[in-house]
Amino acid sequence: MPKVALITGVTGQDGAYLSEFLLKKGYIVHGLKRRSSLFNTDRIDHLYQDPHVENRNFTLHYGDLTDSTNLIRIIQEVQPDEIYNLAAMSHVKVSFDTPEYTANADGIGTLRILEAIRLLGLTEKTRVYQASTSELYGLVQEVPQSERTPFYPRSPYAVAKMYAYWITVNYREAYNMYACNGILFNHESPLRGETFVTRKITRAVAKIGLGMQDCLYLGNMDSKRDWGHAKDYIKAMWLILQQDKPEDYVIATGVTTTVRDFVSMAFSEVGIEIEFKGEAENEVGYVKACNNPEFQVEVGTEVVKVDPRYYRPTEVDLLIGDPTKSNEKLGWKPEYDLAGLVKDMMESDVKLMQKDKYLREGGYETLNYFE
Ligand code: NDP
Ligand code: GDR
Repeated sequence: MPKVALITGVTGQDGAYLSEFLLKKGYIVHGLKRRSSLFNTDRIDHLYQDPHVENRNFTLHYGDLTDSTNLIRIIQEVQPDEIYNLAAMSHVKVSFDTPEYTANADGIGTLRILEAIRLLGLTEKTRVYQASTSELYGLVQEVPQSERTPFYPRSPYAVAKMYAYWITVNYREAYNMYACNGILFNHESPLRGETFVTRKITRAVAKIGLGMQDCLYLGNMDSKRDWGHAKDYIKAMWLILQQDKPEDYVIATGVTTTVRDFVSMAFSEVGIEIEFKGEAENEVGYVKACNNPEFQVEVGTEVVKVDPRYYRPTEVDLLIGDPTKSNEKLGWKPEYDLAGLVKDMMESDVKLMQKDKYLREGGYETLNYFE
């Protein structure tokens, strides 16, 4: 019998890669998606199967982590062997604007899933993966951060995820459930949401190169992150649920880089060398050389500036993970390094922007419905 998985957050970056991965492994995959006024399934449209097709292996259900009855009904209907709880309001900065909603979806949402499994008598059947995060470490206590490093969350998002982390541990201990936390450090890809810093950078670099944007505005460029590729990280999620014993794991590369260096790498990937001058809010990045005949960016142009609106009330300055446990126990090792990740994202965004430019120049800009 094929295994059955339920993925919450199926329309997100990780949900899309994980769906692909599990379908290739022969799973029957169910996904929880939110109702929205516009289509929100871009990342998984290639997996869509017409509801009239018999024996579908990929099915979407409307739902929301803030609605217990809905979760209970779907879990009862699907009877999953594995639940990957990836749904969340996942933007750290936005969580300062929507703290109560974030607590509800990211914190209590996890409880709703665990409790549904218990109420439905599925504690022995259903294994649960909880999408925990390196944001739990927050204010630096020690580096590199491992499964034993104390938490000190620094945002409403991280505080909500801390509740989710501990309720997962508690249900494992109290009810003997196979429930685990993957403490994943930042992972990115061409499918990354456009407002996270890496994707904001790769999109802007492509646009600047093609003459579609003048300048990239960023917040704190001193911040350091341990960035990996989402394609590698979703494999770890699956491995975490295939062990003899349920445990929590750090998933990271062990290498950390500043936002500033990520910017330089992205520009350099398309043949543009940039240099930074000035400090704090007055720092600017300007073009030192342009070695790409397709990208006519003048030497000396200021292409990166700081805008304090992107600063956070409390920042996480430095994340660097220690993946020893996942390397040794899960046999997990990432295939992509940072250079490979930047290359993948830049190639994809250049193609995307070239298409956009072509459509614009051909007169196929967005239609104006309001004339
Ligand atoms: P995304 O923001 O790309 O995806 C989040 C998903 O959750 C989307 O499908 C979104 O739906 C859905 N969602 C949001 N709120 C609700 C809700 N109330 N009910 C149901 N679904 C909801 O995140 P990622 O794929 O990058 O991350 C996946 C998970 O891993 C998240 O929980 C995130 O917090 C966590 N994480 C991510 C890391 C990363 O670096 N990417 C690192 C560590 C943890 P919609 O498409 O409609 O918005
Ligand atoms: P993060 O990712 O907060 O680490 O959370 P994000 O890419 O948003 O920020 C990384 C760092 O870059 C700095 N930064 C900016 N960030 C954004 N978004 N926009 C900017 O203009 C900008 N300028 C500088 C930030 O201050 C920060 O230090 C991500 C999410 O995926 C979470 O859901 C996940 O849990 C963690 O990664 C691990």
